[in-house]
Amino acid sequence: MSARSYTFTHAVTRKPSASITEGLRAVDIGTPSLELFQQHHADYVAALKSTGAKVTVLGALDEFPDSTFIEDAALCLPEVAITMRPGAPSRLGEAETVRQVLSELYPEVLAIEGPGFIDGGDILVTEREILIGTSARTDSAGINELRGKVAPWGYKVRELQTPEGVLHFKTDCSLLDEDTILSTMRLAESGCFEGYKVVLIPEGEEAGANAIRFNNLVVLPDGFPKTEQLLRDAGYTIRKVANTEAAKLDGGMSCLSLRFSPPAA
Ligand code: CIR
Repeated sequence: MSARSYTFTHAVTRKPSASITEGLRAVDIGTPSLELFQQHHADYVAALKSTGAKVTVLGALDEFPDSTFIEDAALCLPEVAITMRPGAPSRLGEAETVRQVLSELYPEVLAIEGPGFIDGGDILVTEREILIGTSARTDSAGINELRGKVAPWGYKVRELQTPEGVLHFKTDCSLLDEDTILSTMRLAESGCFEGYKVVLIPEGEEAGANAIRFNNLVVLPDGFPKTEQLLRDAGYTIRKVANTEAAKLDGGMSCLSLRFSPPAA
């Protein structure tokens, strides 16, 4: 196994903080319990570690209630790490909070400087290209700035549209392998995955689309039995992690980590 899009030596996570109760949410379906969130987070970290990866767990940051959703703050490619420019005003400062840990692993950490915005949750890196959805958090200016930053390494960036009312592009899809994407019908029907095999999420299990392929595992939020069966039948090794608390804040499996293989590793 050597696919750079899902083979990773490292992951970085951040513990949920007590201020998680103030986290952003599209619809209020209840306040997350910090204690339960901490348990789920520990299970998530254990799942990543079980693949042999080195997983860094950063300390909680009370001043940024959504900072446990660390994926939104940076994009980590094999050659370069780039801090993002999160589109929610309360999250803008999160980009700088990941610089230190990434600087220890990458010779250089670039930054999206603006005026555009871009969240890591809108970026799906596949084996052949980088797909980015515009959303309420990511605009074309942010995408174009990123395109310029990754061009020296030959990355192709394709701008797409996150479905209306969906927080992030990866709220609705995940990479399963070099050629295969797990996607909701509402996203796939736009035709954006032409040329890929698509595993469609069964109706009613849309929140199961926010999964991750991490080395040998597909880490899936608990509670999506039809999706789980579909993936098992297709030959994937599934690890389920409970996600009830992150889900109250529109978070899933991808949001909770930065996953990468830095050049020096
Ligand atoms: C937010 O609204 O920004 C957080 N409550 C959830 C972020 C989830 N991140 C992601 O999908 N990448």
